[in-house]
Amino acid sequence: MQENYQPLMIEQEAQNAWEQSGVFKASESSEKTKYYCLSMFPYPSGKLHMGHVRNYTIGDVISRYQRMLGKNVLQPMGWDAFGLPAENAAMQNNVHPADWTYSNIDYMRDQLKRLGFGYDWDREIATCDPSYYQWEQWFFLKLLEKGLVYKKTAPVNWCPNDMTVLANEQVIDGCCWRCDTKVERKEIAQWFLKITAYGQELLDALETLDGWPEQVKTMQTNWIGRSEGVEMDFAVPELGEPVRIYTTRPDTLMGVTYLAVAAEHPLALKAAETNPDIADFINECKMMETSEAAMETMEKRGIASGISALHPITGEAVPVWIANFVLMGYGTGAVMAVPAHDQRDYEFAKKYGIAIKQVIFGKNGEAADITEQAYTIKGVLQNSAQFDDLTSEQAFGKIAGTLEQQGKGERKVNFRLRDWGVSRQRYWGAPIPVIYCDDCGTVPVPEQDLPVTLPRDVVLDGSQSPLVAHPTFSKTTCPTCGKPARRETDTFDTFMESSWYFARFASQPDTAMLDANANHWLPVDYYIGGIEHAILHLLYSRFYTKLLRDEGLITCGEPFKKLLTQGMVVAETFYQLNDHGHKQYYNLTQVDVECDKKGKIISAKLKTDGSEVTVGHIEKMSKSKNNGVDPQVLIDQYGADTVRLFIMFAAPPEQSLAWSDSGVEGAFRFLKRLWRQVHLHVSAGLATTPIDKAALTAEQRTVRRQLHQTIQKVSHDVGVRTIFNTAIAANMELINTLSKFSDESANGKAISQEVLEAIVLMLSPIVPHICHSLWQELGHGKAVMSEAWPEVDGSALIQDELEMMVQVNGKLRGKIAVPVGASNDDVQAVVLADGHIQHFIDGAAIKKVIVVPNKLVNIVI
Ligand code: OVK
Repeated sequence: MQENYQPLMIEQEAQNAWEQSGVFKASESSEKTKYYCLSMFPYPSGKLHMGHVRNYTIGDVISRYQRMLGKNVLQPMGWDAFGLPAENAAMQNNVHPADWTYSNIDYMRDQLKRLGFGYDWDREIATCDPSYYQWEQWFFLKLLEKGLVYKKTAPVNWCPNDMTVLANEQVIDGCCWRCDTKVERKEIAQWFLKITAYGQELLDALETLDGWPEQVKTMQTNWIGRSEGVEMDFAVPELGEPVRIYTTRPDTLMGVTYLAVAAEHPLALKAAETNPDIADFINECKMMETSEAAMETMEKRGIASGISALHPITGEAVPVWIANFVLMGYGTGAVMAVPAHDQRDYEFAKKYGIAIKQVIFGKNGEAADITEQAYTIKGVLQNSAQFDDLTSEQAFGKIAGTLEQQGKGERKVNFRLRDWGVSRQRYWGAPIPVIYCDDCGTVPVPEQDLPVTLPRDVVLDGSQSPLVAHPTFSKTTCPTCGKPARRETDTFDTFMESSWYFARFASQPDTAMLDANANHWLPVDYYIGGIEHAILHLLYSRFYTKLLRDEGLITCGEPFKKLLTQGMVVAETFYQLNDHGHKQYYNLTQVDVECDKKGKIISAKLKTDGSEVTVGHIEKMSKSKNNGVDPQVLIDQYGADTVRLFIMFAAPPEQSLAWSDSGVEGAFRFLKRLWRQVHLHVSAGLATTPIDKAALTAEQRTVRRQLHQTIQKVSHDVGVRTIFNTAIAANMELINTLSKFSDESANGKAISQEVLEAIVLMLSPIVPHICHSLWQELGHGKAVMSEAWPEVDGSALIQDELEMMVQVNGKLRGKIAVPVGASNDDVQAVVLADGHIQHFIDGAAIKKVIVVPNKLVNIVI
């Protein structure tokens, strides 16, 4: 055995052995129980980020642990390969998006292999490959047939200078990222998937997801946003058409003092015909961002339309305002405003001097103070004519009933969830497989003509979509009538690819989207990924699973049984002000730091020239700030196992992980120590006899007890809690104990061997390479990764002796082992007979012996 730990050599050896034996290839014909462990597949953005390393290490540890429990494990990997970054890179570096993507994939695949992740590479997928996206196109057409897909106009961000649609991330402070022109809102026809048809099921089924974090389920529940309310009409005699609104608080109806409608609402357009100020305001609204975040924080503004609506109960005239915070795409594009009982309505009414009428009072009829803010909780109605003295709950039914009777409204369940717009006016995506014919309308591409492949010869210059500009792509003939026709030039949102990749990993027939193997593996048993996907990706995947089920392609209705959302990797950052007064960031690989005794950084100097830099606060590792620690540098320096160990030791998976160079050093030192400990043991000769349990000394029993307590704890931490840092710590303590255990007897050696073997087995999911070597050095022919997880020897846990402290006249003089359950008299006898203690008594008269059971004996002399 090599005396020193040489990570680079042993890691290569272990990886070769895994590759040659093909152990990670998952087969459907195994007798064992299946276990499908999946980490969210990466965008091939260039190289691995530390966040990726964390994600994939967690997944790999779980996979390897489950394998040791005897499961038939599937752990695949692939590439979420379409998307905007490839187009951006193409423009910046003058390289084709496809070339950029595939070369990134090659580089990142090597990095993943270098980290020793046990993937079944035979199942690798790149979503930009036509063999993948053709099935997405095929499935889209199935949904079109079923009426689950439709086209309608929806707003996009439009740059009038570049004449192009911008993705949300290309809009910076309301302006185009390339030319800084003010971005406009433009309505264009786009494709939608009817996720709202599954709103109720998506909500109900959350209750069955026992293995999901509550936080994620709450986020999904809020996103779906089911509410019960009333939809009602406010007549507008001037227009002949009523304004329809929806409210979840019909109990406040008698407090309505105005209506607010969207800028695109027909009433607003009507008002604009005769009033140029209104027309201007509407135009301003068109320039606004409509993201939720923007809506939440923007200044709420409006203009009176000059038109009145009639209150459905009282018949009184209510002014209608046009407001920037009401959107046409949401609900009916109009809301009833009750400033006394809704904060946003309140602020708007105060700003524009609109009346505020209080109708909800406290449970005992007391008026709430609304001089500063709205009173938004439920209560008892007053100022509400025939509904006075009803509680909010009673009033809900009464008012709804009255409106229903009069044909002015009805109870309605509403969802906040909107249909999923899947059209993108971009090049690097899967083409949407439809054709437009002047005579036949919208015609699906016939199945035999799929895939509609993306042409390679495009010009990417940032102005208009390259597919629109392409000389031949959009020119085709109508499949129905044969006349010249146009192809759709929009491509799919990349969430389309990631909504079903987990199923394609499980089953990849050449001639179908999925086959029976999908049912063998699905649902995914453990899914690991970032919290940033808590809402959209997870919701779309759940929706897609139900679509696939209803199409008869799979049988399960939920894709992910258990979900782990990993925390962020954050870095201590450092900066210097550069010549332009901007902060130039550095990370821990670029500066030398000096710490005080508590480990707090007191100064930082650049490694290159020793100049002082300022210590920043902890922040997310980010490429733009150049404060990310490059995993490759660490792998080259320490090996993959050190990186894996550090990542798993530094924090529980769901918490954020603060980067620390000393932590990495510590992980490396521990592995060297583990190597040395096995080397010592092996050099002295491996154990040749099994443990003789009947002949153990007290010390031997103590060591074995700690060992089996550790196995018990680690099994619980890894298998039940999915927390690894405590499991690693327990193994570190065990090594400490072993380093102090220098028992060369046959039983002593056998126990050392037992302890080392268990440590190697328990650490092998986390640091698989070193454990692969050490297992061989410990005399095994079979690879450690194919061994079973160690079992607890219940008999070793039984404690037959315990240690008590012994004091003489209150001074601690020693410790002594006594049988568990011994009587006070027996304890006293053992203590007084002990030679070491007798030395302190030194023949003096014993006045009293006090025994505190299981703890302490005090001899008063
Ligand atoms: N392809 C999608 C994706 O998120 C997943 C699909 C299933 C939708 C984790 C950073 C980082 C920070 C600053 C600059 C650059 C990068 C993510 C995912 C998984 C894949 C960590 C990634 N910090 N990147 N692809 N990460 N942390 O490549 O949470 O972005 O679970 O890795 O991430 S991804």
